[in-house]
Amino acid sequence: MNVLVAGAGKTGIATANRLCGWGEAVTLTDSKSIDKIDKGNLEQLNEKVKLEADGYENVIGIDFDMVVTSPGIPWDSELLTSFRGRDIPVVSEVELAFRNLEGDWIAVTGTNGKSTTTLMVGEMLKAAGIPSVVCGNIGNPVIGEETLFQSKKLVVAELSSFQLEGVESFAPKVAAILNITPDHLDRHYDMKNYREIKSRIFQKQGAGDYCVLNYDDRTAASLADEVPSKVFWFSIKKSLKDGFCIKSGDIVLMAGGEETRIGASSEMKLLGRANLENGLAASSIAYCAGASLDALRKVLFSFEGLPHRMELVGEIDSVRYINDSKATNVNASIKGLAGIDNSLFVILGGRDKNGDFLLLSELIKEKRATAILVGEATAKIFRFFAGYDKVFKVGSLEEAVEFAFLKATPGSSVVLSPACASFDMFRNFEERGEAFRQIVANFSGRRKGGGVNA
Ligand code: UMA
Repeated sequence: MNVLVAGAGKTGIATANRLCGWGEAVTLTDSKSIDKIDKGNLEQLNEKVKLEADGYENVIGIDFDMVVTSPGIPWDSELLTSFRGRDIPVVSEVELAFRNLEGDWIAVTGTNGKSTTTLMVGEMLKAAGIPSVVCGNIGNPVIGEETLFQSKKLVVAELSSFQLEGVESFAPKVAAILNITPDHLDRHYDMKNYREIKSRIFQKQGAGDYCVLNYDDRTAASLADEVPSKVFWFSIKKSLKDGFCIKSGDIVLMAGGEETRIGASSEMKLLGRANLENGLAASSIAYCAGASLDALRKVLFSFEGLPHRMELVGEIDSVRYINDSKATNVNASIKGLAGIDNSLFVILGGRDKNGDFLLLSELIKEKRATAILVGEATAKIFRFFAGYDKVFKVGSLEEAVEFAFLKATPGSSVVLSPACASFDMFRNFEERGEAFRQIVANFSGRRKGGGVNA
């Protein structure tokens, strides 16, 4: 076969190499010139692959047998539409991997919480002795996972809407949609389209498969009627008849009205209500995949989570400093903050992603929390706090931490919860979170009056 791989990032390189290994003739194209393509990725490219960089002129008219695309390339880009217009099949890397792997799949999508949930599922399966590989949007493309192609294993894939856009026959044994709130609408245009793309995770499932849905998320729950497999619910708000939920502070599994206690939700190491949801989602998914309740329990109460997601990075004078730099949209911030009931300082701002800060500002006001605004979106966010007495503007992340450090009293929480992208001041959300961690560490030896603790 003569195959075109689009995009020379992690996905494209792994796809090109895999196809080359299968003996296909592979061309890899990228809009960027060679010197601008990530060198680390390029160094790994099989030398048999023909690279056509700096635009698509040399590939766009060619009659390839198939095009495999990377998540970052819009589905309606000129490149992909030109091939589809000539009836040349275009699929995503995930679809290609699905067609060529023997093992079953668990697939997790949602606007927020995907990575934490996927990782937890992987740990639960490990604890249950079920061989599996965690991959996908979390950072390592499925197609690049050598061990999956060597012997049959369960694929535990985090999938983004970008990846689901290009699936056709994809049918995981267990699918999960954690939540659907506005994000990536620059690419998907509207919520109707975004919802439909997310639903592709279950569209080709069979009656014996499972689809895990969040009862508390209106849009995700509204998909239940369209699911061709068995719906398995979880909820942190409602006491369910079937599924994982919370009763009197305990995480319980309900089956036909019968209750099995898993443990106290307060025993989870992960912080915040969003993480409680992630914990219930992971339990539901791993349970549907056959993991024992003991395995679920072991991981639920020991899992410490991922960096930059409601991560406790320091405690100074009984004030907790929490890094939620990954909260790059308003809904992620709301979820993180919702579970914190003590005195709260929120550091928010960055590059606006066309966010509507109304609900977030209302939550902050309702909690009588202090909002510390930083970054490019300050003026816009400030307007949502008109008349509120506990909103302050600062010039840098360091000043924001210092402000909170000076004002916070024992028992308070200081949360970096930007609700914005990081690109105004940092390379990515990881760098922003690391900066926060470092600033907090620098403050840990200081006294409020100045000086350093002996
Ligand atoms: N490119 C083009 N034309 C375009 C757009 C991009 O040629 O129109 C080229 C770029 O020049 C670049 C390459 O494509 O050389 C990059 O491809 P890519 O953007 O698909 O990135 P990958 O390195 O393959 O990483 C992708 C995911 N990236 C995106 O979805 C944007 C990674 O998710 C994922 O971890 C990886 O595959 C493995 O599956 C990142 C992400 O930001 C973390 N995901 C979004 C999110 O989580 O919100 C969806």
